[in-house]
Amino acid sequence: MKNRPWTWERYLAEEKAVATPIRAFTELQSFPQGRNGFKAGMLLEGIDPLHPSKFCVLSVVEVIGYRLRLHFDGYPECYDFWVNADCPDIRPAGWCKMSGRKLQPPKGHKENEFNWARYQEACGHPAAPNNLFKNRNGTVTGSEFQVGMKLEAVDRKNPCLVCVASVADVVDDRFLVHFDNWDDTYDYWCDASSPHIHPVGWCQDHGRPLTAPQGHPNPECFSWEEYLEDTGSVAVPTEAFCMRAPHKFQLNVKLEAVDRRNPILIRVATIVDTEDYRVKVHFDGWHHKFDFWVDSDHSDLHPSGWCARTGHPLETPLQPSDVKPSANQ
Ligand code: MLY
Repeated sequence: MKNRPWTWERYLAEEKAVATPIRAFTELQSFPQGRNGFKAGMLLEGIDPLHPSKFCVLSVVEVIGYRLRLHFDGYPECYDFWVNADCPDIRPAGWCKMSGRKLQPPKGHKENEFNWARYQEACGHPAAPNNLFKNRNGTVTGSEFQVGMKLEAVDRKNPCLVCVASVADVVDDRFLVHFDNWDDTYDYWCDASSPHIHPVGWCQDHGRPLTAPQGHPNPECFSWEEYLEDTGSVAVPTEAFCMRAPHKFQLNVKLEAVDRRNPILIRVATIVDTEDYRVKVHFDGWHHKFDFWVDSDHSDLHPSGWCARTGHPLETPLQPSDVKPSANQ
């Protein structure tokens, strides 16, 4: 038994546990259709996870299975981050220009002087070909969420706050939620089914406090009517919101999840607690202090077998015999 390779099948039988059924996962969490065609060195454009309003020049620095590590050209490696090959946050070189967006150039380049063709030639790396990016020219009809429109949104860094917010950008079926008079580090991309966004007036209807824009002269007496008039803006129409149903993850089901502390790794994990739209992930064999809450549709959660299917190593559960005196701390 000791030397046999680890398999999900045997592990589930031994643990008398069940794998999370596929229907609990979204398309971006489930087994991918295509392959990961990205190669180290390829250049592309993508959203900066720490500044979601910014599209930046990125290069692929590492490819494992269906995942890639992206690097901000000219910046330290500590900002590198991992995405799946079908991540909607990445776009081909030239996409910003084509869609009328500002592109953050590599460090040391001036914004309005940056030229993709010249840059590729100078660094000797190719742009990632268009066909590697998931085709998103599909069925997107005009979004009812339009830039400048106002809404009430949960500040996901301070989830007890519902705040005055605006639609700051729209791409395909997603839009960028920005908190009025705050910097873009609180921004996030979501779609109309997000449980974190509500129409203007929601807080009042639900007897909840609404956090006014930063610097509002009278935050205790914030009035949407006045604010919309003062800012010359309109509310997102109420019918545009279509909150999705709660997730289908059950307690104690097993799955594969990216390790947040060391995101090159994917580990065997268990759902140890649930809320309507979030799950608490535990890494099997590890101390519960590493458990974490995450949105149930986060693209770092995958069904059992995802690593094997996509060619990614899976960190199997820590065994008691693996634990050196301090290894589990
Ligand atoms: N204590 C936090 C609260 C920030 C809230 C920002 N939201 C509303 C966008 C701070 O001051 O950093």
